[in-house]
Amino acid sequence: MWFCRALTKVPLNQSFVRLASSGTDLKLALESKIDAERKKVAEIRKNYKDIVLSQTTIGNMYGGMRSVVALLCDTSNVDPNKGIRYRGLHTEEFLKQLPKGDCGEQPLPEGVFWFLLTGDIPTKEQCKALTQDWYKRSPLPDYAENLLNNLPQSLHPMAKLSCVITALHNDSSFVKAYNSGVKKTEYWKYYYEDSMNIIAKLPLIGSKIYATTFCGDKSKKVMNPELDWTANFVKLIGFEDETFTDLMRLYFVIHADHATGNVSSHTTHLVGSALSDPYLCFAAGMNGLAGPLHGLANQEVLKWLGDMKKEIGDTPTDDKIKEFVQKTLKSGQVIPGFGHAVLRVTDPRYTCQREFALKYLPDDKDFKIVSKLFEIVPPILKATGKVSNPYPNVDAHSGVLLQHFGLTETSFYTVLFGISRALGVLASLTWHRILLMPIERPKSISTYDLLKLIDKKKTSEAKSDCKK
Ligand code: CMX
Repeated sequence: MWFCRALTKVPLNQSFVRLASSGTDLKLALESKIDAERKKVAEIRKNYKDIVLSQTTIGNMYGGMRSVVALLCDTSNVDPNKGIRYRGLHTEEFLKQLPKGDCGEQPLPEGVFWFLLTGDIPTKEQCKALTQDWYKRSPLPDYAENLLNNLPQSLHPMAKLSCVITALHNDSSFVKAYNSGVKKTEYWKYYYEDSMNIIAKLPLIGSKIYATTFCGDKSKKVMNPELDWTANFVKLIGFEDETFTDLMRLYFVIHADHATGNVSSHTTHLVGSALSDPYLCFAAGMNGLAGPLHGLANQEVLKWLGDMKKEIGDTPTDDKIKEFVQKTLKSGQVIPGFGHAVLRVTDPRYTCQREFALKYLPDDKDFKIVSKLFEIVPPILKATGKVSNPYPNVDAHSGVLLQHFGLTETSFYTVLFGISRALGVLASLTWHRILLMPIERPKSISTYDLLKLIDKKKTSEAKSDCKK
């Protein structure tokens, strides 16, 4: 990255963090970064466009594009051996440095959004201003309330989330601006507005999905201006415990971003590259998050633990757990919550949840099973000889924490992941418009053409062997 440093004195996502300027308007704070970043990117595109980042092989194409570097993400990056970094800060660093809620020890999701968007750690005052801004944007239009009241109660909460976000496209400020002919360099302003409106409405949307699905409650709810974004959500779903509120802050902060290559983030970005508005982009991302190999794994973990307890009891021996793990593998299923496409160590997002559990629920029976799995599963997965990362990921832990505090409806868990993921993918999406990223269009190849190519390569190799 030598050329980047040469281009500007202070890159936005460098690893040392500046404190934010004193203003409390996030849009102005963001705007103040734009000229320098656009200039930097324009220079990179002009002068260094031929530098090779990585090559694509046939193995990459059939292997889900692992290790192909082809996407831009300034909000976060994933180090295989150290985990996620938000704007250059590792998990333990951003958990420590971001402003905390009024009760508890965990950072405010408001601060994460500010940080991901601007690269600056906000002050508590700036977080409070953002809470107020989101509060003003939070009310749901009647058509969204009606839609959620009338979707089948049995519809999966993630499908409900996707439906209502898609419907809110009706109010997109980007669509209006685009139709009125606004300039391309100004698109980001409307992406920002739509993104802020989505995030602001998520506590009401999430709680409405919870109420209609699990309680048959169709009443209209409103946010409380005295509470932060997370505390509002927790109250709206009927919980009072301050430790649980703190847990939800931790949850929303650590699930927010994981670079652009994962399915939910990449989908959001890809759909945005066609200039679909943030509602359509985020809904698409949520459809990807709803897959069992991605965000739905948090629901799958609890289902799997439930099946395990039914079969071997809720205080199982190590040997019984080993047998159950082996049985799962033999039946051709994955062990949910273990493995990762990029990480090669225990996910630090798992570790910080474990630390929370050790502090607040060390004697919880399910936590004890999760702790045993932490020891038992990796050697078994390693022994298969094919699993690239045998260690637990973020989803291996979250469910037992939620269960402990009484949030037992497992099909709701991926909605919580989605609410959090909005912070990262919408910050990134706004930046993609700021940086004028073009429509994404990688090239595809047919098996027929691939075979022709292989044949050609073999012939030329044979010819060069003959010459030798
Ligand atoms: N249990 C059993 N087998 C596993 C496994 C697991 N937890 N993780 C990987 N494998 C298997 C793969 O299915 C694959 O098998 P085949 O060659 O027979 O197809 C093989 O090991 C190699 O896969 P890999 O390179 O290790 O993993 P991938 O990058 O292909 O996939 C992931 C990554 C996360 C999809 C995979 O580890 C998995 O399915 N884990 C369980 C589901 C899960 O927890 N997902 C959540 C991930 C985090 C998130 O996005 O929220």
